[in-house]
Amino acid sequence: MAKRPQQWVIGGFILLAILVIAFVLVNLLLSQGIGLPATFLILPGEVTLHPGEGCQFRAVAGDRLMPGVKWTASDGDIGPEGFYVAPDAPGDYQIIAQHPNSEYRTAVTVHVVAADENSTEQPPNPTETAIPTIASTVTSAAPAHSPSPAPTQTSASVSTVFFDAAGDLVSFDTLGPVAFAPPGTDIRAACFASERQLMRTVPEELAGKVSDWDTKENLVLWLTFHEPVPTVPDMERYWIFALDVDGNTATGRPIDEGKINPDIGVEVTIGVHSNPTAGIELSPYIMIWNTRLATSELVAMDLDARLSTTRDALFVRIPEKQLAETIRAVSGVEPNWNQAAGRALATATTSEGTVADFAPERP
Ligand SMILES: [Ca+2]
Ligand SMILES: [Ca+2]
Repeated sequence: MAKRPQQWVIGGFILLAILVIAFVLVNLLLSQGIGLPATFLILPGEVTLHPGEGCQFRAVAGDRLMPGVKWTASDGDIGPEGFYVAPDAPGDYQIIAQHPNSEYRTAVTVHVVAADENSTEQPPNPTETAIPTIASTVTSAAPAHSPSPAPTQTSASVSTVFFDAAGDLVSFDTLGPVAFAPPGTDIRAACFASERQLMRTVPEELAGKVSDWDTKENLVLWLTFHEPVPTVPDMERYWIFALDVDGNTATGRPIDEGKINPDIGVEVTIGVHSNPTAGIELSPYIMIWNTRLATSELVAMDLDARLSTTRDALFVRIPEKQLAETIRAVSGVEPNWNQAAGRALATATTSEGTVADFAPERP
């Protein structure tokens, strides 16, 4: 009987010792980077850059963006948000992401090569000369609210920019027609053909407005308006592009889950938010369909958005390689830009609700 309390004390000590040893071991393993979860990683993976070239890296844990990561690079400059600029000297460098709440650490290698070293990998593309023009290929758009002849769609050439009717806005909530169209909301044309095919080449008339953007390295999406975006701040607007990057309705955000995709399986949603009354001029963002979690998630990417000087055209620039790598990692889909389809949407929030224009029209 007298031995009992003693046994308890000894048992307690043994248990405590086991816990202490386990704690020390786990910390030792973590500090060595052993036990690093396979899901904490840097995207994009291994990349090749030219001296001075930039690349947006992001740290992902369990398919989600990991905020608060501490970024370091063995050479070159890396900002607190993971934007890296390659150094002048060619070589291999390490980008390291330090997990904010643990000892987890992950790294990728960047190859910096002299500007002319890998130019042979990208021969000029002869098809690039076939630049579509807006003016020469007017396709009449059916009035939006007349009975739709949708089942007898004619097969359009991929290079045909379609035109969206004027005054064809709807209520975003009810999809019923509305009588007015705030300027900068009524879409005239977009980077899609009438059968929703994505047009990779910016038409001649618009190309000069983004001549400083490298269209080989970037995906450039655009919209034109019947009435330009006002310079006087008036209301909140969104301009959105939904892309089915493999032209496969069975992959991506399921059809009909959103108003923009009654007929496309969307992997990428690119938006530009404008609310000058709240100090937001043009704020681009990108969401990628996360197949595992069945949701679209916001990702960090080096995006650019601009209006033309006449404010009747909007452009968004997305780094294509980074986009493709993110889609592969998050959506598990291989982009095929020749088969990609999509739809543009412009909205404006008025005192009577949110009005919207879809282009091409919803079926
Ligand atoms: Ca329109
Ligand atoms: Ca798809």
